[in-house]
Amino acid sequence: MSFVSRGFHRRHTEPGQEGRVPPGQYVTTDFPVLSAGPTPHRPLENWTFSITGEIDEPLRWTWDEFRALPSENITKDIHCVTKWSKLDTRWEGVSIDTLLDGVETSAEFVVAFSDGGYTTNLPLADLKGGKAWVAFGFEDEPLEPEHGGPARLLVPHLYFWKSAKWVRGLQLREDDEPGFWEGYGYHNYGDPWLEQRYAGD
Ligand SMILES: Nc1nc2c(c(=O)[nH]1)N[C@H]1C(S)=C(S)[C@@H](COP(=O)(O)O)O[C@H]1N2
Ligand SMILES: [Mo]
Repeated sequence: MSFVSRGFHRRHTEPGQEGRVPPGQYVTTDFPVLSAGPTPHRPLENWTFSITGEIDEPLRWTWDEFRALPSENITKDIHCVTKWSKLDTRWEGVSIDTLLDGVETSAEFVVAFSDGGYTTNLPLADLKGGKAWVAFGFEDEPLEPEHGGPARLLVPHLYFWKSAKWVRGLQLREDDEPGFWEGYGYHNYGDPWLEQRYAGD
């Protein structure tokens, strides 16, 4: 007989979660929505994904072209700077490696840009090597608009604000330009394991 109360919102680490929850984070089974503005609703006929900036010929895919690219199933833990982590989230998306295949660039930085004007900056190296995707599916369903559908960036090794919802493209840059939250004092890099929440952390 167990006297552990079910449904109690525990904030300690459960067995099997050791080493998976970064410092200062708690595990949730919810999927909170965090958006700085209204949810854009872009018809798929008008959706494109572009790679611009330091590239000889900019690249652009329509929705149908993008969905014809090879996609991957991804299972990852995600970590929000507001302290929730969600374990084993399942996504479907196109690897940034696939999008950058054959691209030559002198860029070391990227600004991801989205419908609604949101931006976030990352080192290009953090988008390569199987670490980042443009995700269009979540838990076997099309990604919901509130969570960034039709497609969002997924960069699970960094705090989740780097995973730009409603992403429309990547600007390749030689210099590092702060994005939306980075310009309001969030950490420039955002490693959850180092608790890089705010500038100066
Ligand atoms: N376009 C856009 N992307 C965004 C945001 C936003 O406001 N606009 N918020 C970021 C933040 S702070 C977080 S924590 C996650 C939240 O994603 P979710 O709403 O799917 O949980 O999206 C990130 N991507
Ligand atoms: Mo966030």
